[in-house]
Amino acid sequence: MDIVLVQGDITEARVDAVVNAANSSLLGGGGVDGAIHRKGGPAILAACREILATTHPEGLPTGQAVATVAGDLPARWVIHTVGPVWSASEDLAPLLASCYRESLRVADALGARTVAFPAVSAGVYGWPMDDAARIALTTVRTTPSRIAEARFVLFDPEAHAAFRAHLPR
Ligand code: AR6
Repeated sequence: MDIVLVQGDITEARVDAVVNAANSSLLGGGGVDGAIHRKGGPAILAACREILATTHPEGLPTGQAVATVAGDLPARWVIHTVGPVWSASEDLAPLLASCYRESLRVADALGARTVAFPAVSAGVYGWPMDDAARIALTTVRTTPSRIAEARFVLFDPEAHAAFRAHLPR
């Protein structure tokens, strides 16, 4: 699997699937989630409501992932995952790693070959960027899948630099 880092807006990524840093309600929010729903349009929200009405009536648990259509985005699918809220007292790294592993599993099941990831939990959920980057890259590198390209789309230069620092040269 090729691992690619770019700085930019994940809603513009021309990939098979984009990963959304959602919350368990799947009904939208700020950050990446807000941007994906705004640009993708109502088809994504309708698909999320369907998931809530059927397979996940209590919401999507932290660390899990589900796929929907991508509406007006260039991607074919959105994979919604719920990162943990950063905690200084509890080690929630396994849950953050699970977001990446489960997203790759869902992407594989869809037949996606290229997947774009944001820095899950590193915004509103407060995870320190350097640690979020380490967990993201370690997990994606060590998870077996048929994905050809995992692209990390980082919003600002600081996030991009943090990921770059954890990429083996
Ligand atoms: N493209 C790429 N990265 C982005 C974009 C974008 N368009 N917009 C923001 N980021 P966050 P979280 C970066 O807050 O921490 C929402 O309200 C951002 O700078 O989107 O997992 C949900 O509904 C940061 O580095 O996700 C949840 O309630 C990273 O993406 C909650 O926020 C993740 O920031 C989830 O919080």
